[in-house]
Amino acid sequence: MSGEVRLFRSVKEIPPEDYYTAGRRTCAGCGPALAYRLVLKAAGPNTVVLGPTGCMYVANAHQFLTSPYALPWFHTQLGGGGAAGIGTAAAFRALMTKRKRIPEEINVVVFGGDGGFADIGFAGLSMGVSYDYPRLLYVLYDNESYANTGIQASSTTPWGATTTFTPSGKVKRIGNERLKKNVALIMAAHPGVKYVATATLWPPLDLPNKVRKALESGGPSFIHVLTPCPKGWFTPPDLAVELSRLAVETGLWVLWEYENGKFKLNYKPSPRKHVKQYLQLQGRFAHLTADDIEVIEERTKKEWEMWMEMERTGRLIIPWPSSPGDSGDNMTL
Ligand SMILES: Cc1ncc(C[n+]2csc(CCOP(=O)(O)OP(=O)(O)O)c2C)c(N)n1
Ligand code: SF4
Ligand SMILES: [Mg+2]
Repeated sequence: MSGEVRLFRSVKEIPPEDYYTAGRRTCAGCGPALAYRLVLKAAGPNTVVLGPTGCMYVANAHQFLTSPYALPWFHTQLGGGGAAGIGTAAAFRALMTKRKRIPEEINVVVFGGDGGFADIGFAGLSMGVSYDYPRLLYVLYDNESYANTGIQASSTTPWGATTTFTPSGKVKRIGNERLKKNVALIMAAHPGVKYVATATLWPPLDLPNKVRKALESGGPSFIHVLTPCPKGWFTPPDLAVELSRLAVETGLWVLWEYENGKFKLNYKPSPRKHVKQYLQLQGRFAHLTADDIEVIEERTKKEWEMWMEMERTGRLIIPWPSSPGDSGDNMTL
């Protein structure tokens, strides 16, 4: 750790100042927008924010010469988030080393989508956590599609979701037939990374505290945040937090941290709710039959055997041993 980690003990301690302010043009109830707001509240004013193109840049800027960012920020090419983070951190280090800038602690937060980080910019993200820059945090806001260009499937789109590239229909009834890529597990396997975690918009203090821990970890860090997207998930605009809660309580989204080589689960749903409670609220899964939903439930149960084993041993289990469409019977520890 490079300094003392000031964690929030109650929501009342979250600063009232917003660095991602009102007036943005994202859809009503946009999960990534709420995550952005929370991440920047936790990071505070000594932060530069940047990210690869996607809803959080296109819907937030470049129109009428306004933007909601009350911090220095910039918009990178879709594959360039990783490299731009390294370059920004390197520039600050060089300026301070050469005494062209007064030494101070500056956070570089790269906030990128699943298209930008899990797919197109994955190589740069992987490189980004291999450097030794402290306070360099990569946050993947996962709305499970290329939302800005019309909800195309990405490698983090879950099995069964209908998207414009994987429409449910006569040819492919299921919609997306690939399993969701577990980006955070892959990032945790990088030797240089100091802190890796998953989060969503619930519980309320989980994401801000993980941002604080990541920035104080002494090296590059990564947080994968599940962020409901009303447009792409076909959900009402007031459900982003509720969907986040149900994702965790059904065990479909697992909250964990990896620090100093040790894996830790942050929340064990007990009893775990049936996955249908989460899936049935979303129009993108409306075509799934009761049997399809049982396939997801069974796979989730099997995956939890893996998560519990990781919790017991404190070690990562990689790769994720399952194949699309099966119920997880092939998974072995
Ligand atoms: C190299 C490249 N390919 C495609 C595009 C078009 N494009 C702009 S935003 C975007 C979607 C990015 O998806 P994601 O990173 O998941 O962010 P989201 O839109 O979901 O917020 C795409 C495909 C682009 N700008 N650059
Ligand atoms: S499409 Fe989804 S991620 Fe994009 S602005 Fe709308 S709700 Fe937010
Ligand atoms: Mg996306």
